[in-house]
Amino acid sequence: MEYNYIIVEEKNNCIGLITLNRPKAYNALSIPLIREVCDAIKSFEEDEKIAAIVLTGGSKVFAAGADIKELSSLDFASAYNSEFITKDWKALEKHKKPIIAAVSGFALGGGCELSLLCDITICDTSAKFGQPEVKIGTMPGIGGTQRLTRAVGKSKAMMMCLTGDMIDANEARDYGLVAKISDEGEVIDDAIDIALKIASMSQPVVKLIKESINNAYESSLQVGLESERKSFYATFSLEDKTEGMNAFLEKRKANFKNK
Ligand code: CO8
Repeated sequence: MEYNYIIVEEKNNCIGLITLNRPKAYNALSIPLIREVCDAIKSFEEDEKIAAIVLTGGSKVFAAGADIKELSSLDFASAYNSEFITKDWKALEKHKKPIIAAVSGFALGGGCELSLLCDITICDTSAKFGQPEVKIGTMPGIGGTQRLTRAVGKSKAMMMCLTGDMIDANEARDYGLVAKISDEGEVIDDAIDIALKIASMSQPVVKLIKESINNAYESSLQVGLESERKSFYATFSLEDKTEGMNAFLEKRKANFKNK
C-alpha cells in the first residue's frame, strides 16, 4: 500500500516506527489515514523481525482527533451503515506486538483515544490530552468513555469528557494516562529505547504478557488470574525460559531465540 498520510520506517532492524503525517490538519484522523495506520501495523505484525511498534505524530502534535470535516457530513444512518470506526479501527485492537505511543502536543478526542489504544503511552512536556467532543456536540466514540474511565477512574474521566478541558503532561502522568514524561524533542527516541528493551526479551513471552494484561480489562479477577496462571505455565515450555533462567544463574546476558 502506498502511504499518503503516514511515514513508515524501521529502526534498528527490529522496531516499526509509524509517524502520522497530516501536519496541516494537526494529524486529524481521517478514514484514509486510519486505514494506512492499520495497514502499516498489519505489515509490522507479519514481519518476523519486528518486535515492537512506535506510533507518533512527530514533534508538534500527536493528533487533534477525528477529522471534523469528515464527521460534519455524517448522519446516523451513514455512520451506522458504513460501520464508521468499527470497520477501520478494529484491526488496531487485535494486534499482538506491543505498540508504544510517543505523544508531543495535542492528543485530543480520537487522538487521546488512539493513545489509549496503545499499550504504553509516553509523552513530552508539550503534551496536552483531552476529550473535547462535547464542545462540538458529540462524544467520544473509540474508547474515551471506556478505556479512559478504566485508566483514570470515573471522576477524572467525567471531568475530561463533560468539560472538554485539556490536561497537561504532569496531570496526565498523575492520572496514570502516561507512563513517563520525556524532555521536549526526546519522546520518540525514548519510545524507541523502550521498544528496543522489549525487543531484547523473548517475543512469545512479551506477547503472553501483553495478552494477559489486556485480559485484566476484559474479565473478572478470578478469570484473569486463571488465564494468567495458564500463560505462566505455558512459558515453561519455551526454550527461552530455560535460556533466561540459566543465563541468570550463570551471571550472563540471556540470548533469546523467540521459541
Ligand atoms: N479535524 C480536522 N481539522 C482539524 C482538526 C480536526 N480534528 N483539528 C485541527 N484541524 C485543522 C484546523 O481546521 C486548521 O486547519 P486550517 O489551517 O486549514 O484552518 C489546522 O488544523 C490548525 O488548527 P487551528 O487553527 O484550530 O490551530 P490552533 O492551534 O488554534 O488550535 C486545536 C489547535 C486546539 C487542536 C484546535 O484545532 C481544535 O480544537 N481542534 C479540534 C479538536 C477536537 O474537537 N477534536 C475532537 C474531534 S471529534 C473526535 O475526535 C471523535 C472521536 C471518536 C471517533 C474517532 C474516529 C477517528
